Amino acid sequence: MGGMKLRVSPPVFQGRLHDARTATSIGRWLGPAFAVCFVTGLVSHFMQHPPGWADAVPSRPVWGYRLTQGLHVASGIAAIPLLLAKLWTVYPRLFEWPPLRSARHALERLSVAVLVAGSLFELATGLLNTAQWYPWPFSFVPVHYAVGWLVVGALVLHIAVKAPEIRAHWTRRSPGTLALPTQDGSDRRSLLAAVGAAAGAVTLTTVGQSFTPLKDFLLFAPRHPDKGPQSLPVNRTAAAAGVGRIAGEQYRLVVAGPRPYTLTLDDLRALPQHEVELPIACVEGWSRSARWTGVRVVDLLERADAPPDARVRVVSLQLRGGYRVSELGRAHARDPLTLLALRLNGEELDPDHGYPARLIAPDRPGVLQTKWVGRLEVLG
Ligand SMILES: Nc1nc2c(c(=O)[nH]1)N[C@H]1C(S)=C(S)[C@@H](COP(=O)(O)O)O[C@H]1N2
Ligand SMILES: [Mo]
Repeated sequence: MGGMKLRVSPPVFQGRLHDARTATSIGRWLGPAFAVCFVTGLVSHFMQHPPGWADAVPSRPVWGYRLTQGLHVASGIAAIPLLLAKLWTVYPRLFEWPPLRSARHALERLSVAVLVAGSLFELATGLLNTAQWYPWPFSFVPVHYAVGWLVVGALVLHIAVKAPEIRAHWTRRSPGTLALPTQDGSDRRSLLAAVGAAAGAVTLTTVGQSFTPLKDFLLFAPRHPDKGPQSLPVNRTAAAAGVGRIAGEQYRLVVAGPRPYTLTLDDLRALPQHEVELPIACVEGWSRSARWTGVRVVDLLERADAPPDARVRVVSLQLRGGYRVSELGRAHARDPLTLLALRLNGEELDPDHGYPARLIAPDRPGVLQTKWVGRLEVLG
């Protein structure tokens, strides 16, 4: 018995499913998913917070935001199984010995730690946001945006560090040059097929939230595009927004501009009515097209003598909450499709859809399609 030593050694992983080639194969899908997610996230950010130099956010194509936001949510959801598979493939590296070989190695590992933590954070908060569930103390939008940059920075660094291995993967020619047993090849193929199937399945069962032809496949999606009053989903009801049921007879629209005026609901109904087919494309991951009828905002602006390049502030009768005010840039304010809508799919607006009047404009995030509009302010 004497002399027996207890030796703790890190686990040994020999399976090829944990090797660089498998990690690279999954990365080949994960990288593009992250790229699409990041770029479409930037589009969404800049449409909601246009920088000073981009005075006119374009208002066409009408389905632009619906497409980019749909891609944002779809690529983020597809990235979840891909990231989990990737982490499973590389987790033996956690037991690497010695853990830190040099300053360079330490920095590399630190960047991977940032990448993993940031990616998990982005995908988790994004997914919960589609369910409108915010179990954290910070505000979602600015933090999700900032961490997005962090992840992209760490990802670029990671790809640069791993460039030799990625290159080796891509320059590998025919299977004949592989010094790997065939058994191993089919294992890897099975894993990749399973991962691909998982990513495909989660996409197929959620993408119908914004890509309506696939709405019959919705399984995990928090919202169905047909469910809601007048067959349109509702994010914040009139009760939740604290506006309750607005009495039509008491309603007034104030247009504040060089020549200000006030209209009753009957005045609005007596103005030329226009019909447009436009989607609500919600940042929380659903979108739905509908037929809207109402007064062109540009007509209301002209009556107020607004300058042709004026921006417009749209103010809700809702008193509190993040989305009670939005701004129309020059292109959106002048677009003939931008309406102060009174009707939806042929009926008077439901209170939850913004009765008596709501904004509807082309190529615009849902959060900016202000409901219960009481005031339009012409800005310089
Ligand atoms: N005043 C006001 N307008 C609002 C909101 C709100 O909370 N308050 N929610 C916005 C959001 S997030 C979306 S996606 C759309 C949803 O419109 P719907 O509920 O009529 O379908 O309205 C937008 N307009
Ligand atoms: Mo939304």
